[in-house]
Amino acid sequence: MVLHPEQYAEIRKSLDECKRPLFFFDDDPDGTCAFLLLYRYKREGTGVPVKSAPNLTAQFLSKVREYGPDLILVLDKPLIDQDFLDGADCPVIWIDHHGHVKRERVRYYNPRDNNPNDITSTAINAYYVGQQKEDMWIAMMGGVGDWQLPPFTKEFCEQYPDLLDKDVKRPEDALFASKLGRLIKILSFVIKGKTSEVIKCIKIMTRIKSPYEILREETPQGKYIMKRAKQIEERYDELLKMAMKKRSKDLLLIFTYQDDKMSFTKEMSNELLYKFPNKIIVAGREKSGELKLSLRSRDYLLPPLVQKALEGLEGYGGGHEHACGTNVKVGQFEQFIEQFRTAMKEQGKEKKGRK
Ligand SMILES: [Mn+2]
Repeated sequence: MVLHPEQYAEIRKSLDECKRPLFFFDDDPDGTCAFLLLYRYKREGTGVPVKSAPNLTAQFLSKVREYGPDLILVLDKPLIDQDFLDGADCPVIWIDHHGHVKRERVRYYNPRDNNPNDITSTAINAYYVGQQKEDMWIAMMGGVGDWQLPPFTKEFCEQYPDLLDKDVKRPEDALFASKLGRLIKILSFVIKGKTSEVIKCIKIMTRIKSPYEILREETPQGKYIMKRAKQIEERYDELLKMAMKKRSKDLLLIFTYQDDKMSFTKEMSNELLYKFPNKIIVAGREKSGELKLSLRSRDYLLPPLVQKALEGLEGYGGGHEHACGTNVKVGQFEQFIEQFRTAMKEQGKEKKGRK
């Protein structure tokens, strides 16, 4: 366990005692699985996937008024605007694992507050709240989807040896070279695109009993999820193929595409880095004159490179050491890459100097 046992008990008690919980969750596998786990425990309430922006804004208060909850749970969102918390007229529980944020009028649970190095994913923590063994596969999807092997991985492998080999040591191998990884990919596809479709698929996921319903298409519900995922996967595979053709001797692998609706850059950049671990991956989606980029590198520290690359340009970005997101104007992309290369060279020299 990674939050304190009392913390899990507190959250569980609030869930047990409420009647109309309203869940807001990040629309990635970790956030979605955290919702699924708590909803499947409570069997009550409703869920709202929160797209794109990292913060839950006061705009979402309309959802609160519409539903009239007696408890709000916010899952895997890095930020909540204080306005939202001030405007919500019921208790709010927030479970997250991004950097600590100070807010009032919220019960905040973040493993980093107990141990600064503990980044345990929200789905893993949600699993410890409900502790429903039959839902372990959902917690695994969430954790591995966030590049973490949960503490109960061994138990999972014993129960589902065909989904994940017990000798897998790296989350990326679980993600890209196992049936569990296949399942995570399916989930990540069905939570993309049209909101009404996304909500339909999540609703179905609240009722699916086993991973084989989906993987082996054993029930109409499982079949539906698979069919929807395959539709979206077609587009993904087409883009990935195009991106792989861009590979050259260049250390940078740059790929951009145009799409108003669906973003694949996160998944693409992860998969490209897995296939080509020595490259720096820049995957971008063009939308309304801007490029939304996902950058990945195993060896380089990306935030300082991105910062230097953005100098003098209109753009913003940030993220983790080896995984970053950035927005730049389409017309400035060339200059961004040029400045990025310069910064790369400098960092490369520093690296050699240190050896
Ligand atoms: Mn997460």
